[in-house]
Amino acid sequence: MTINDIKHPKIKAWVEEVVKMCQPDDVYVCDGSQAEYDRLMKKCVDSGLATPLAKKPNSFLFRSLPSDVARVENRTFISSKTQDAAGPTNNWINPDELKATMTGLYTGCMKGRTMYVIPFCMGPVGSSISKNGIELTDSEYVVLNMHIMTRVGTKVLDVLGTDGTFVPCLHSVGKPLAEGETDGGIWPCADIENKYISHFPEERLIWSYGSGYGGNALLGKKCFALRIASVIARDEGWLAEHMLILKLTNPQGEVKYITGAFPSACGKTNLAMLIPTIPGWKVETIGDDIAWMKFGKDGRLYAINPEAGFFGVAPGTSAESNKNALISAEKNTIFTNCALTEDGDVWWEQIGYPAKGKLVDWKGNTRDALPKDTSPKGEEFAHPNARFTAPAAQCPCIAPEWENPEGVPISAILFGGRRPSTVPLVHQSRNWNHGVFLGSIVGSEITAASTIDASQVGKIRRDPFAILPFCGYNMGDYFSHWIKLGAKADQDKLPKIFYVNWFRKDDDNKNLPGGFMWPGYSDNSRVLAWIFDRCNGADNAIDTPIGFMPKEGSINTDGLADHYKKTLPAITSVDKEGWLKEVKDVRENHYPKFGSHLPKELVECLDDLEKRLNS
Ligand code: GTP
Ligand code: SPV
Ligand code: MN
Repeated sequence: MTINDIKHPKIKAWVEEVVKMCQPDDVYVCDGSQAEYDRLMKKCVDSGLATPLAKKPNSFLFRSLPSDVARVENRTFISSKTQDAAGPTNNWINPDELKATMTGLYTGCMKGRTMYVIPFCMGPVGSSISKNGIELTDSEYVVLNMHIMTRVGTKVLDVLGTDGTFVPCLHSVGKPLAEGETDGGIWPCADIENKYISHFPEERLIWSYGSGYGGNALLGKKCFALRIASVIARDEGWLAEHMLILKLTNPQGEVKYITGAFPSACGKTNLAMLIPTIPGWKVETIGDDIAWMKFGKDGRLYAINPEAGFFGVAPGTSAESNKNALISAEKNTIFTNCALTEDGDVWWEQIGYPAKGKLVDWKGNTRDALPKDTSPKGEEFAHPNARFTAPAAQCPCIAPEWENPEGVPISAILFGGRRPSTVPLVHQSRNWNHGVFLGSIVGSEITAASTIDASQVGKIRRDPFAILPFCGYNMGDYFSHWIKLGAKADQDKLPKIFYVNWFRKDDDNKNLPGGFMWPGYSDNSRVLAWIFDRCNGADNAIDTPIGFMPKEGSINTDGLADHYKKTLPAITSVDKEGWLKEVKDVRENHYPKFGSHLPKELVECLDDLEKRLNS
């Protein structure tokens, strides 16, 4: 298809304008077909960017440059008209200034390349809850990933007709080619100071330049479905969240749907695909990263997964930790920055078995595999933020209703993060506002998914609602939005809110792998079961200063290893000293950032928590 086949005058005009600015050699409008995917993948293989994997049908490995391995939060901008609208936690540049700078960079930036027009839909095509976008990109890798992560093609242009609403998403790797020059098999991107991941919330517009990786480049994901969608959601009265969605069935066959917000690389994909260790329980997947939630006519909160694939963290994924993810990525999958084995398979740290012979690491160096499945920090064979891009439909535990345009009714919302101390295994909020309070104080160790600076990894930072890097407006106003929606709703129909922590540590206890006091993964089903029963009003909790916590014996420990039975009391009790420190830190360092935008309800919750801890 060519530009002239586009029947939507606004799209056509915008595409023509971008062509003038970026000056690609060709323009190609994507139809979303398998033939198109195969053709573009062949182009990547022929140019040396992709390696076909002999061991995995129709699957390919890409290696990025070491400077382009994750999102770049310090190069991500919310360019609203005023800095106050972007708030204290977002980078801001005046939109006129940012557009001038980026126009300079965009001018001629696609020389020597094809510009692809990707019509895509977030959510099932044609659903009233779905939203359309058009991404213009000069990266074949982006087109291929968008094919898996979103619904792409002519069908989206058909739905848009001549005047449908779309979010314009402009992307360039920022590496024009001179006459006759090629990438020579090297991942194209720009230097860090020229990378810009920019959002213009009032215009619902995205401009991304200089990176080809993940959330920087697949603009339907974090840029659209979270940063821009959060602004649309605020204006329209719904929620766009960095949350997994799972379906939990108890041994009696009763079903509940649960969403969970955990910061990047903190366990959403794993929880969404969990295989329970406790008999009779079942988890199925609706989504692993993003939830759009709206109130239904019945007053309940319904969630859809706007994505069509998983862009999952590879390291740590094993048959033991997440078998369903491994099966999802057995075929038709794109791997990025994983290691390559001699027999044409991928390998990564904690895949569950040591590699044999030689490995090509994520930097392209051939090295002898280690006899054990452990690599010293900094010498990993796969980058810690190596990813697989796999179609959601290939997940063995995908719920049949995962594409239901109505969404699924949510009973519980979880917040969590990597907290080595203080925060217990699970506690429940007293009410909606207290739940919003818990979401607002979420903190976590920084992971390799959120920074390209390895020295930052492991430091604790507040990441309210796990959406700190993905909120398109003032986080203080975001808290108010949650409070307002709760106040308007029928209180009995609101989801219950829980704070979980799989990551408490005791590094001195040699029995504990990784020092973790809780086994995590499949054993998290024990906590999900407690939450399920809580939602049914079970008498399984005690009232504590921080909220409702499991009554002794109410967490199923059948089959749990003895050393975890021993650590359980410590992680299911209130660490009063730790929480008092937490209160002080929130009061002195966290909440003051939001100034007059901080809702008073949250300060009341903080005061109440302090009072209860001291009484
Ligand atoms: P994003 O895609 O970046 O948003 O990440 P995510 O939240 O989906 O995280 P994911 O499930 O991919 O997990 C990231 C890392 O955390 C992997 O290396 C997992 O092995 C590890 N992990 C997940 N769940 C648990 C758990 O319950 N306990 C422990 N100790 N580690 C976990
Ligand atoms: C995250 O960092 O939360 C991700 C990966 O899900 S990315 O798409 O790169 O943002
Ligand atoms: Mn994520």
